[in-house]
Amino acid sequence: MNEQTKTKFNEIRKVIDEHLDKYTQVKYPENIYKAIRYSLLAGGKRLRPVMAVEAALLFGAKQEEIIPAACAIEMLHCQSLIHDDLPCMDNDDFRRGKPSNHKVFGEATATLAGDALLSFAPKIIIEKTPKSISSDIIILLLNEFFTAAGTEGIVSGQIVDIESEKKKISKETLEFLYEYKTAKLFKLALRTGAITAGVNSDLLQNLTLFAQYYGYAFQIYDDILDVTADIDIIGKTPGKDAKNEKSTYVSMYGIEAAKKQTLFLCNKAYDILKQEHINSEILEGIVSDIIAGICKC
Ligand code: GRG
Repeated sequence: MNEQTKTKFNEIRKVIDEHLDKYTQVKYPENIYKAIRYSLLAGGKRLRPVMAVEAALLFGAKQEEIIPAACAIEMLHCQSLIHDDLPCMDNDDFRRGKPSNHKVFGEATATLAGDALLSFAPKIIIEKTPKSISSDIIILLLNEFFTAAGTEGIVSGQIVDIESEKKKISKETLEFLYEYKTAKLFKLALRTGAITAGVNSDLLQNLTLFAQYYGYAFQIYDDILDVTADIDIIGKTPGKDAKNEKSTYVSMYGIEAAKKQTLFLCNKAYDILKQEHINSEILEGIVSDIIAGICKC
């Protein structure tokens, strides 16, 4: 992403961070708010909320109309990271460059912090979205949110991920895993922005396809980094996939094929933008960041 796009991205990210802070002010019982804030304000890249804001702005909504839903998506993402790190799931001691939530607050509080974020998020959409967005749209946004959070989304991605450990899996299972574990939240982000702006169903379909290609590319790149990068870059323990005997594109087809596939998927994502005449520095920029990362590996 060039410097101008990075500045634009960071401006949106700052507004997201300010709202996440505002929405989660500490009150009694303090420890649950502290645990939530520890992970939520730990400096993630904020890709998903920025994508939601960008989609909303591209198609004519105002920034203040999308901020609550964008923050809700980051809360859902953060919940999934806290729970993913638990010993009963991926069991990682580090996240976003810091000790995982359960390492600091204990497993019970970390589990509750995730649960709290999951119920906090839709409440934010309902209570904080401005009245200029109709109740009909709010219901559509909630439907998108719950779809992505449940068995039609990341829960199914996570269970197939867990069940695939120490096993040979098919290409179709791997694709299911990537779609449900990762691409679903990128789809949620773009769809939430677009629905807030009232876009038509054809365009919504193509944005969903962009997020599908981007999500696959993002996850394969994440798997590549697990093998090639160190903790300073990825903020979590490297080499975890091999240690947990995970099936990934890298373990199944090797690094070179994984890089090639990532670049192929990035180009497919670009094609959607071109085909739909979507002129978005930010969407182009996040794809170009993956390409630049792959070229450095
Ligand atoms: C919703 C009830 C419920 C459960 C969630 C635990 C779980 C089920 C899902 C975990 C899914 C998961 C951890 C997918 C990995 C996706 C991924 C590559 C995350 C990293 O995203 P980045 O790099 O992270 O955007 P930052 O920290 O920058 O936000």
